[in-house]
Amino acid sequence: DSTTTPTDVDVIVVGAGVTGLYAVHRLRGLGLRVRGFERGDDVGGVWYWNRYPGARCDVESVDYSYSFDEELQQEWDWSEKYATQPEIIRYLGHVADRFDLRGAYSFATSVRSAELDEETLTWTVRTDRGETVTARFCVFAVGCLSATHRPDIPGAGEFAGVTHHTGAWPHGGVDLTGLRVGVIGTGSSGIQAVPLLAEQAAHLTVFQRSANYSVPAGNRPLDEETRAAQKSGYAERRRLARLSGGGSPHQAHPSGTFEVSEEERRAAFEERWRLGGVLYSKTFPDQLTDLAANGAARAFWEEKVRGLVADPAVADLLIPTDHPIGTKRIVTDSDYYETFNRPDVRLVGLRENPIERIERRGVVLADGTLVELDALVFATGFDAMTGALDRIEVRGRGGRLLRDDWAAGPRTYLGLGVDGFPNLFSLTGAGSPSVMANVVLCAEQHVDWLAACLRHLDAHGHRAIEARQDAVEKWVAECRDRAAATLFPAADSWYLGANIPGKPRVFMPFIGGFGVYGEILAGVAENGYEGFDLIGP
Ligand code: NA7
Repeated sequence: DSTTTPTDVDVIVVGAGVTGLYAVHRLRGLGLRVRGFERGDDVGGVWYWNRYPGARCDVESVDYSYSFDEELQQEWDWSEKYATQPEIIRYLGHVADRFDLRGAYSFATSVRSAELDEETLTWTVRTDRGETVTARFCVFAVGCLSATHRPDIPGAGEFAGVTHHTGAWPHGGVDLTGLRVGVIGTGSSGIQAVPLLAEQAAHLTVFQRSANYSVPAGNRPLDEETRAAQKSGYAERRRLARLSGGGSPHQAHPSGTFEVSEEERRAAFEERWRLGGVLYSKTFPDQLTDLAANGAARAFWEEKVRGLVADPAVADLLIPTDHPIGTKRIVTDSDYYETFNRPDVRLVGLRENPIERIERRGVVLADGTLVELDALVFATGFDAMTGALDRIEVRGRGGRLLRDDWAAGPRTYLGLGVDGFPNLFSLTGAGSPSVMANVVLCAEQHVDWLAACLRHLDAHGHRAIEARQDAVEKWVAECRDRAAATLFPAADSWYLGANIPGKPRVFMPFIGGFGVYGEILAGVAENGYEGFDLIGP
């Protein structure tokens, strides 16, 4: 192409998770030369790293799978309603084989820096293996929950036992049989792991700072008949998913919480509880915008959970009082609450009795008690949405560092582009709906938009595309304002960066829904990439 400067490849894709894999496949299909980098030894992204016992997706397997290839969709058999980590990693491995994606990647390779050449508007990427590669486009698909967070607890280095973070769990597993195990953190990872850790350990101590809302997953094996019905219904299922808020074909109750009789309200909650899963928080359409409506969902939930926990004092500790239900991603579990009825499991409320330090033998609490442990599991989450990009030196116009530009919170237009960083794209990250919707369909939505955009640039002889500053500012405000119209800002969640000491409190995802976001993206493209400057030749 006469409009471009010679580079090693056309596109660099960073990450071989759900998003990066599809980006490589789709962009290569345009005839572009694509080179990928991945820090893991193999494909999988978040599913490559999160191998802790109980790791499972909270989106149904039938939905949490690519839709771009009908044969792929028809040939793959999911064994359970909610797939486990091992099954998802097998699926992503199958996708990589089927579309021959591994060859595009350098594995076990971390990208250290990406630097813009302002003359040519091309990117130079450097890796920890000493490779330097130039490209016209630099695409980050580094994940929203991929930079693990380990709190800085005094004395942690002195602990004599085994210690692992759930988000960097050793391949091959960890044998905790017969050990005294502690787990810090009761988010999705902790809550999924606790029942299995309890089964393995001689004794389990759960250190809980904030209680969380969890709903039984309602997982079950899928029989041949169900699978066949799912496969023959895929077209309609995907159509509904694309229109939906969350990227799955769920429909909320047609009425508001208080527009129905108490009997009907209870029946609706009961039905969602019975079906199981995250959609409990969307039983009624007003649950996440109206505090009274939320209170009704919360009260029903509390009644159910109290019915599962034998000791009322333990139940008191397990019931959150600090945030409305669903304003942190609701957790889905298998026997989490029941696990606290075991004599060999103890719950420690850190609000009442914080961790003072860790020492050789275990965890010391503020009241002076030493909890002796042989193993300590950190289920303490991630520097979400910005953490992975922050760890890379991304330099745009004038040598500006992306992480400095984002010091007061991530600044993007549509979650895709950043002013001052032409030809750089961030996929399924901050400013997009990916963490509030089915990320697999979010990945397809972003990558398909990107593919059309790159084709448009070439068809019109443009060398580069760059988000405009005013468009970025408007989008950041739109994400903030949409969140402010809901109950979400009431929770100290990772959506707001509240889990990381010192991180600015900014609502990072686009909360308006997957379908609405898709319409916005389509409109931007139809209007000649409105909000972007198209540069060149
Ligand atoms: P989360 O949801 O961020 O949970 C992390 C947990 O770790 C949460 O209970 C935290 O308590 C706790 N935590 C964090 N720091 C500390 C310290 N310093 N002391 C005690 N406890 C601490 O991460 P997950 O991995 O469980 O889940 C992430 C997402 O993955 C999830 O939302 C799903 O979408 C999939 P806190 O609530 O901050 O008081």
